[in-house]
Amino acid sequence: MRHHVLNMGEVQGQGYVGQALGVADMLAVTYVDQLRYRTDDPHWVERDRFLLSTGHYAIALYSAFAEAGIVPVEELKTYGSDDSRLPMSGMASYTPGMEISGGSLGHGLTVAVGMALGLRLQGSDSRVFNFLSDGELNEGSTWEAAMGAKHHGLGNLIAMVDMNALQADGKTEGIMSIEPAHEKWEAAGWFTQRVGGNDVDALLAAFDAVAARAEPTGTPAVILCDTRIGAGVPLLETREKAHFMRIEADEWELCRQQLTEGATK
Ligand SMILES: Cc1ncc(C[n+]2csc(CCOP(=O)(O)OP(=O)(O)O)c2C)c(N)n1
Ligand SMILES: [Mg+2]
Repeated sequence: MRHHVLNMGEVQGQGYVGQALGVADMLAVTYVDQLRYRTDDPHWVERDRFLLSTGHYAIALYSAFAEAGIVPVEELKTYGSDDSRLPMSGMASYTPGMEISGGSLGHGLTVAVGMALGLRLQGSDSRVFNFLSDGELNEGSTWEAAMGAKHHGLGNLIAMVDMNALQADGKTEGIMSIEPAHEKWEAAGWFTQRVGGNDVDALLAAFDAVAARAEPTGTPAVILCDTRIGAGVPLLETREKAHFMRIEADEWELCRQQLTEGATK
């Protein structure tokens, strides 16, 4: 998935590459271990729904779609180009598997709550996964949705937050602190865990704990995932201005080399 991200990023020479490398483990665990879907039928009624609230993370999700077989690997090279099914910001009407058009931040969880409620009313056992960012925890609508999910007893809703500590204009801590985030979600009535977002075993254990929790019905669950921007590519892990990275033409190959070296260690 990280190689796909670098290959797509190179098409544009820039982009949300750091975030996508950071959340590759979260998405891999979700798509391999958790999500119920059919590659050849994105609208299969019994699928679990994965809502990408952060539309700018589309590049990350496309890398998962490619590995899952939802989008052909060959198509990734059209990323962000005119007439591509893979626009730079996630668009439900363009891409198979993209459930919502995200990008207007702070809305994903509100949609997820409505969807989870609707599915329950229909008697469906599908689950709704909402992927959101730490920046979205600065938005009031997220907390209205969090309260709503608890109020309506949405045990079929799982939120995953990329706690990358970064926003467009700088570090989250400096923009508007969201800590103590764990306590805030717990106070909103959610089954809350905080794990290393680049630790696959910890992510798997967190999802297992969601399935095994004492209160399986009626309590929404959130997994706060502390991720490392650029994870897997040391050159990008330390880069300033990491929100929208400009990567020079001669750096992509170095990034790929570093990724390959790290993977074989
Ligand atoms: C409602 C809304 N306000 C502002 C923006 C502009 N914007 C785009 S990305 C971004 C950063 C938000 O923080 P986060 O999602 O944590 O960023 P990242 O970790 O990707 O840097 C902002 C403010 C937006 N897309 N939507
Ligand atoms: Mg962030």
